[in-house]
Amino acid sequence: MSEHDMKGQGFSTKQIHVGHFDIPGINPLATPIFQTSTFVFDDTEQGARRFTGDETGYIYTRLGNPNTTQLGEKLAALEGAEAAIAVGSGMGAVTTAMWTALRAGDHLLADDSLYGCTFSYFTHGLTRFGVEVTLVDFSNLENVKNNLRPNTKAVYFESPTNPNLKLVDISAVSNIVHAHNPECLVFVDNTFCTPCLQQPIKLGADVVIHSATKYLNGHGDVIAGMIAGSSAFISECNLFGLKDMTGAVLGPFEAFLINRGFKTLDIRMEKHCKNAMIIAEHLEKHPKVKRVLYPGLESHPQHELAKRQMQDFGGMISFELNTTREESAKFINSLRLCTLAVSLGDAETLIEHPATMTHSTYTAEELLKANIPQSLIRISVGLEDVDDIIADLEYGLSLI
Ligand code: LCS
Repeated sequence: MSEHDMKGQGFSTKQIHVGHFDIPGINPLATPIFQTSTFVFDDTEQGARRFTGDETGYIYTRLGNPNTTQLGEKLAALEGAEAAIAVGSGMGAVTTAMWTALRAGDHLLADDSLYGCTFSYFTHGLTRFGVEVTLVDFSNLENVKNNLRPNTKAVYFESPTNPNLKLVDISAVSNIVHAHNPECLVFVDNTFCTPCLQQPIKLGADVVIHSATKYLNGHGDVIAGMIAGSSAFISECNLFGLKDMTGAVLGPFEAFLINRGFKTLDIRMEKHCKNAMIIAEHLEKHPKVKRVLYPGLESHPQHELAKRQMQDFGGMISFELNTTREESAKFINSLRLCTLAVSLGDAETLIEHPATMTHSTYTAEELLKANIPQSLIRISVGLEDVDDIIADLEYGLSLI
């Protein structure tokens, strides 16, 4: 389908059709896997024109491949962005975007609750190369206002945050940052929501980051990342950040799998959200549960913002038990259906302990400052029958 045909069509239609790469004369329904490292030029002049950009066309898979192009077009259409690229991991997306946006002497202002490796890259990686980094709690907008500097070139946050499900007001932060400096880019990691539940660019942000390993692919069999934003920024990410700085390229086969996952994104998200709401309400009533963090609960301190900013509340829940660390571990170890593994957004329900796993890059003091309790347990609610997930959790709770 041409771009023109796609205008005005709905999310489900776009997630299935945008970016399909046809081969006239063969006309496959599914885009084939272009498993090639390089592309053949007709002659030296054509090769030269491709490198100068005077002629569009493929050169080498690190610079682009029909399978990754397809993903980029799809995500851009769903996020309401001008363009997007697919890269080799979520961390590849974070690093490619930051190496593109920042230079030595620049300042990065970020929220203090971040996926553990993003936190580590910002605080221990970028700082090695002369980038100043400040982490503050963005749920208090005064912290954003008070920490912007003349050299702040990038503002970065997740919403909801990993793992403590805090929300950041995307339009309020974008307004504050752009009033301070219209050139400063606002980056939102939209991994927990996907464009199905939240479109940060429509709310005023400049760039969206994804770990496509999670819900976008949805089947737990690929590591990938994506970046969506203006054509100018995405082109710079592609031709500099990705090509020259990170080389975090996504293979054609992985791109094919993510495109396959994309086709069912909205129906998967609907069930993740439905299951998560039932489980969050169930856990909240349980006498052995101290606190449940889920944006869909009225008890969530930012529930009103969640209703305003998100179309539904997502599949991630964190909670604390009214018990010792040993008993919490016993609870997790006793589960059978809920699988003890990091990652999220898969068909399987996954459970993990952030302080010793995904967020072990934070020191004990840093966890405390970022409001990530040692006792927090995180569940990525899967697509199983919700009664079976609850029965498994109940079994674990009955043992402690
Ligand atoms: N951004 C967020 C919000 C993430 O949760 C992750 C990975 C990344 C970026 C990095 O993506 P990756 O390179 O792994 O594709 N989060 C993980 C997690 O919570 N458990 O395992 C990985």
